[in-house]
Amino acid sequence: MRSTLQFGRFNYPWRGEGVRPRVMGILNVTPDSFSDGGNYQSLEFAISHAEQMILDGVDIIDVGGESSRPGAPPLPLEQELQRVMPVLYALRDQGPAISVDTYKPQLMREAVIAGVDMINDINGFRAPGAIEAVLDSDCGLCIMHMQSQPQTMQLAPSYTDVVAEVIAFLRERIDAMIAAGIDPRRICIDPGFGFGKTVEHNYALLKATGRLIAELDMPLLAGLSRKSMIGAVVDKPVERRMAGSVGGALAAVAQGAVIVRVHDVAETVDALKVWQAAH
Ligand code: 9MG
Repeated sequence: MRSTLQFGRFNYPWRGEGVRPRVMGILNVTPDSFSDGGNYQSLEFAISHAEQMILDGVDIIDVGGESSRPGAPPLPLEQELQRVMPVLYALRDQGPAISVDTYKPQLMREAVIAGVDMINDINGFRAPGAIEAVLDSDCGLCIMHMQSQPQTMQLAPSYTDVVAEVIAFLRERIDAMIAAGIDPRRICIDPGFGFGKTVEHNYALLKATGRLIAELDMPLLAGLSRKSMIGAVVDKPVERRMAGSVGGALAAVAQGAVIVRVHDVAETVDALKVWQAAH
């Protein structure tokens, strides 16, 4: 039975004895990032943000150059390369695992050459050439579910049975990747909170975390940090959603998620330490 996620230089148990939930810190190198306000667009700021995350106990740093917030326009490849690649090279040997958040096969190839440990694809490796770009590497691969595209995904999300449809999508992508020759131990799944989903869809998926893991037999990454599903419950603007986000991360971990993708690394690390001490 598979029970470790093997990605780049790292190896995480995700079920059974010795499981420790991991924190993936979000490093947006985007001028229009919805919650960083563009503070980390320069290399210098990106590096100092990453250094703080390392001090705070981050396990994985997820570097992204293109905003995926609802309505965000696509970014040309050249600009994404210019934003992201210097950060990947600068962070590669700082300790934590390095992930790159991209759906573009050309960027995936460059990131593999730079030695990243994980490719986080909000598009589930559906772009032509995406699977081929990562096939001969040992990077971890996060397959996320998204209905529609960032520009239009929140206009009218619609499902008959959101949990069954997300499971079916992820199963199809897992099968396609394994059929192409990807080692299943490299794969983790992500329901894609906020990507073409209403608040109700998001909570139906959060409650089904254990079912997704069991039915797909894969480790699960959950990204809820500061999203509208948190805002809808706490009734607070994005800059005041930290505690609600930590609550969401704990809810996911309590149901078996092995990685939580967060803005607030220090607070999430502390909360998970206490949660773990209670087990
Ligand atoms: C890039 N990005 C934004 N939100 C995300 C989420 O929930 N999961 C993953 N894997 N990536 C995300």
